[in-house]
Amino acid sequence: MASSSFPANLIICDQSSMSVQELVKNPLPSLPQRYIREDHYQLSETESLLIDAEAEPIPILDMNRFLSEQHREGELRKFHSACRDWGIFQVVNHGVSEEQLEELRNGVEGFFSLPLQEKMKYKIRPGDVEGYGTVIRSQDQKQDWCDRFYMTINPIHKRKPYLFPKLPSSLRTILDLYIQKVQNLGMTLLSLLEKELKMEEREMREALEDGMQSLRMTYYPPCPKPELVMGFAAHSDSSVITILNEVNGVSGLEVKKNGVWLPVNFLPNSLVVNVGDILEIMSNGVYKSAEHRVTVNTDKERISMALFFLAKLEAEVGPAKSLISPENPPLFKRMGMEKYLNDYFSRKQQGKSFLEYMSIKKEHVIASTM
Ligand SMILES: O=C(O)CCC(=O)C(=O)O
Ligand SMILES: [Fe+2]
Repeated sequence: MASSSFPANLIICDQSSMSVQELVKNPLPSLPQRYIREDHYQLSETESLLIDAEAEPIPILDMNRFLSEQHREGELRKFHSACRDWGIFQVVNHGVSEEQLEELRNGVEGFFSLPLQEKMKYKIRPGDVEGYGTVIRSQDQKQDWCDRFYMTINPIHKRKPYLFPKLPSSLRTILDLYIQKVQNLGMTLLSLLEKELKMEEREMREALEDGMQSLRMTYYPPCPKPELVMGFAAHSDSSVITILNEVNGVSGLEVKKNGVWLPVNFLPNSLVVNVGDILEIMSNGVYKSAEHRVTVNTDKERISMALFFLAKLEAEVGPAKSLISPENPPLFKRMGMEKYLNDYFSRKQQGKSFLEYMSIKKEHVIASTM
């Protein structure tokens, strides 16, 4: 997406408020207001709803099983129900080796431990959302307790010359390899889903092949009062799917299931896949995007990396045509990918509110009450 087409409401946080990592370097008598959630009491209440994730661990898919005659069918059924009932699952045997994950961890930790002036070389530029720093969508929006680096990675010609190509070379080399492997994993999962959904051959892959992909590295510093802040407020991703890596093995991700926040405990070296809003739309509501958030803790920093699979800029976001019939009318609006992203960035992110905006039912309700 061309940076010039981003909506004007986006505000880039200035240097003094862009790095939480810098903020926590000195003792904090109290937390700055911009991080304190008014709904923190509510958060503590929901916290009490947290049930032990061991009682209901998120589904685990083994990519090797898709290759085995004997296990393939069972694994496909598990995959289908994971996307329908959870919107999130873990993947093992995903193709990224332990050594590569370790190398990536070193590279990303190295990046976040660079002095601020070094990281500022990648800072978000006016009118854009890519780079190091924080973009908020309105002045009254509370900030998350994290530092981010976000960039487009695909198509290659959309990479900003001052971001990916200018990363420290050790990080760039391992990131390149990681991206290739995760791209393979993502496209394999999406082609399996296309079949599961009984979509027309290649309908999904055509919208996605060499489509937009972006990557976000997030650094969550420890917080003296973690109950007052959110590492990453509740949201669903605007993607088709997102592949998440808990880079330094520190937990904090939570997913909402049946109104209850559940901790997501990553198995060591696994990757977590999220269903994003576009997949909920494409599948006409068969699959559900995962509402998720990140909490922080008092003593451990957390680092994650998310790779977002979006559609091609020329593609349309809407329920797959092959799934729509008079008995199964479209539940969501249809729009070009570019407008979809623009509308997404123009609106406050609150849970799954963007998907509600995309929903046709809701529009009808509003129209009929006016
Ligand atoms: O840090 C995480 O585990 C989640 C990050 C996330 O939800 C995102 O980047 O959209
Ligand atoms: Fe997310």
